[in-house]
Amino acid sequence: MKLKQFQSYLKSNNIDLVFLIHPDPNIIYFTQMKPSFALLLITASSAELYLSKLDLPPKVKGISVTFLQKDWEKRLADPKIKKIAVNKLTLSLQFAEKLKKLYPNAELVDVSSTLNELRAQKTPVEIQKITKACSITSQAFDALANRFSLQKFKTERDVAFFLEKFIREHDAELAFPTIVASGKNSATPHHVTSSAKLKPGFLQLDFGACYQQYCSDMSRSLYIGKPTKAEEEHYQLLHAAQLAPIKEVAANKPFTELDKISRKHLGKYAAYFIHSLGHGVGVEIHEAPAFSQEAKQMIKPNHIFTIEPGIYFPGKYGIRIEDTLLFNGKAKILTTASKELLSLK
Ligand SMILES: [Mn+2]
Repeated sequence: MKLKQFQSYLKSNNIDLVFLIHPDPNIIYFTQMKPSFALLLITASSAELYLSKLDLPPKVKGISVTFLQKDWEKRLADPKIKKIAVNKLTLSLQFAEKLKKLYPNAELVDVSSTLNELRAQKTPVEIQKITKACSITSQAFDALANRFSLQKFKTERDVAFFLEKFIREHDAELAFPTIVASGKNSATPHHVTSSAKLKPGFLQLDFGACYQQYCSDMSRSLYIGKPTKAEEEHYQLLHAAQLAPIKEVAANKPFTELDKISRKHLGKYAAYFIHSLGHGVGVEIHEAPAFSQEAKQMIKPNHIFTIEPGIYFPGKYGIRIEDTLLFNGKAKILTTASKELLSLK
């Protein structure tokens, strides 16, 4: 990935050493593997992965691999190190104390935002992998929509199992635990898929494949039975509120602008839209760019992110429509599954 670019940042900022400790998504990013345990030490001119003996060493250009020995602390200690960088988002207090002992003369700095920004703009290989993950996710949805019947699918778990089996049969893992929410359960955006019987009403899905460490994220609403006029209208309004910000995606536009456009479209229903419009996707299911006011992030080339407005009526139902998109001069929807409200029997 962008190891060289990161190393030139280290050089220009006089950082002697970056010390990344499992579990850190940046280790997955640089090594393109999920280790059982690992330390990744990066300098301006080298990168050394200290890997658990239980894992198969990855073959990555620019990274050498050493199996972790019991005396690794003694081997790595270095009083000459003056400036050491960490990821403060994942560094534990236990390891922070250890680092102080190993590098007693070093100043500790944080590189989490530099790494997040670096990772937010995807390389061609990353775009390929996420596109593939999105394609598997869309295909899983199509397969479910085509095969659905209340005889075959009795519970939320049955639906989740079908999607997950499809994903695994297509050489991928799950990006996160599949959400299947039937009826009233759909009013909880992060409903925990249960053995609840499928009931007439909205059936909310939120799931994604993870292909070679790269995630995808998609939500679709289905309907069991025939929606009422009000339900149909809510769905169409939400669909329009999902398409409107996608049309407005442009370089250097703040992500908060997209959020505002979607809420404006929802009108009085914006009060029921209780989360942010989207998030970046990569080796993590939620990563930079963030859509929050504080983050002040703008759309840049090769950003990959979701657009996912939702409205939730407590005790009744909720609906959410989510796509994963690539910005490559214009918005390209990677999760291509249909967004028409399908009525299932
Ligand atoms: Mn999402």
